[in-house]
Amino acid sequence: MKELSPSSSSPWAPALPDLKIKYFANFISKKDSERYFNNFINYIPWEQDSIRVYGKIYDQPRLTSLHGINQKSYSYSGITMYPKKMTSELIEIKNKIKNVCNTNFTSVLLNLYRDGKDSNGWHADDEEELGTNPVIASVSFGEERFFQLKHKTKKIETMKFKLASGSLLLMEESTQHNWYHKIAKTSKKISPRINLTYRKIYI
Ligand SMILES: O=C(O)CCC(=O)C(=O)O
Repeated sequence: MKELSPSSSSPWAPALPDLKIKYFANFISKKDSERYFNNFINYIPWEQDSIRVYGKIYDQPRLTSLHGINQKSYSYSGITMYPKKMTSELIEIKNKIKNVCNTNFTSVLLNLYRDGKDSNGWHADDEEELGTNPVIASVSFGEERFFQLKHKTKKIETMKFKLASGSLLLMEESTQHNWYHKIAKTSKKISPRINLTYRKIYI
């Protein structure tokens, strides 16, 4: 696996086939990132859903919560999630993302990785509800974790880079149709991490 080092010039956009990502390392200040982290860990109604993997049912290895400005549900891995209202903090971040990406997101999926045993397996955000070439805006708070990327069909070395607290990762164009991504488990003793992925749900 190849480790990439995002350059300090913002945004960083690695040149790889079929991949359109932009990484803003310092999108949200340290002070605001701490404020958001504390707010989300305490006030988001976190749940642990069961998922189906190759026909077997497991507890999802992280906690989640879906929030939206409409009532549209979101289904993946055999789960259907129904949105709760976006809090003022979730709307604040959504409005800040509008400065760098002209997308009217309707929904945000929050993930809480409690420690290194929590993870998110290989997947692409390519569900029907998200339409063609979905724009996904991913904001991270708390512990840094490696974000891995693997091409769906081409023989390209798997890559990883760290997502810093307060960072924004934009994934655009055909990225979700061509690449998988993953947050792997780690045996290191680490603190919690919260990730928000803003999406536009159509159906
Ligand atoms: O935690 C992350 O950085 C990725 C989250 C993710 O892939 C997802 O919610 O679909």
